[in-house]
Amino acid sequence: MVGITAFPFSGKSTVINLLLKRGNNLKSENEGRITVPDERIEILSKIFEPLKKTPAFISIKELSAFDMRKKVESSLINDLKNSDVISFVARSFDVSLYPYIYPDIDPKRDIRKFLDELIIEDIAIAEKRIRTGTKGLKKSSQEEREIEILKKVLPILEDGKLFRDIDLSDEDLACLKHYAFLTLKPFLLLLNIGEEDLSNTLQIEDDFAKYLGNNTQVLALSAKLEEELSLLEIDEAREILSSYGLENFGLARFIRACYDLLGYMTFFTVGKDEVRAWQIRKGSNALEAAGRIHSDIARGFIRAEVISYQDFIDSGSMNEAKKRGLLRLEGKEYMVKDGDILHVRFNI
Ligand SMILES: Nc1nc2c(ncn2[C@@H]2O[C@H](COP(=O)(O)OP(=O)(O)OP(=O)(O)O)[C@@H](O)[C@H]2O)c(=O)[nH]1
Ligand SMILES: [Mg+2]
Repeated sequence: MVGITAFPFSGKSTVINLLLKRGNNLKSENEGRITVPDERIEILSKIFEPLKKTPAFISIKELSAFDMRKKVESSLINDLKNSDVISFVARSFDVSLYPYIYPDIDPKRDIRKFLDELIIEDIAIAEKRIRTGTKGLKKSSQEEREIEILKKVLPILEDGKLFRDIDLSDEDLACLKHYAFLTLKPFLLLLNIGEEDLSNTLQIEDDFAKYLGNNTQVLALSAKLEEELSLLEIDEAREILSSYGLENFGLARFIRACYDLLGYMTFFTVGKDEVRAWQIRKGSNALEAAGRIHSDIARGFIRAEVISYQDFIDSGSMNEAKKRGLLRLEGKEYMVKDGDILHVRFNI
């Protein structure tokens, strides 16, 4: 889930409306699934004519505003802990008609203030763990290792450094994985810029990307303009967008940024009942892909029949693909590739 927050009056609700616009699956007013457009699933559906077509999706949730003027609600902190990606809408548009919580507009200041608050939360988690961990009781070597790492990290956090910018080995990071440290999570900045800045979108994104560094993505957009464009015919809207030198709407760029941050790729399952796109982390093997479909399928895994999307399309049918020897039988350790079509043979 991508959790989206912002300081008050930043245009967060306007951005959420854009992302959850028509056609997307709304769970509630401020939570929903964004369908990931993929022409491959359309083409596969034309071939298999399934009863059901299920594209991949990204879940997003509008969290409450992060209001620095009061104590930040613990429910908001919890929502952030439950997010796979933390997204922050920063106000960069300057319109005197809409007041802001600060007298001036300074998105870098706001991002820094927000991240500082997240660091404070992380410090609290680390301190608590060190405190309870050093009390009595015999500890497992795993616990000792965790506390050792946290003791090393704590003073660096206290210096104002983000967790993701601290140099830790992969083993150390794996050790801390279950803590949900906020500044270790992927971060997506949604910079809500004014129309006058739109033609500089790429330079602005570049500048903020340098500012943010590791494991982050930046998307600059004008929520207000895109809201207006959403009322127009698609061709006309595209034309206006391209007059600013932009090719894609915020929604498409948002999906790409999330895929990048989460390290996702897509594999497919096909058949008469359902053609479906599944997202999975890059570097996953066939067993993990099977588990993504159903835990029973992973448990009873025997073999996976695999063909790449392109090989299948070039062959025209599964039978022809078999004749050409393009349909392979793979074991659990097979590294799944983007676009693979999988059929898992299993036994339960
Ligand atoms: N000019 C301009 N105005 C915007 C833009 N985005 C939002 N607004 C306006 O700013 C005001 C606040 O927008 P919202 O989307 O309600 O902001 P919010 O962050 O959800 O605000 P709260 O829920 O009150 O914290 C509205 O009047 C919007 O029309 C923008 O990109 N440009
Ligand atoms: Mg709002």
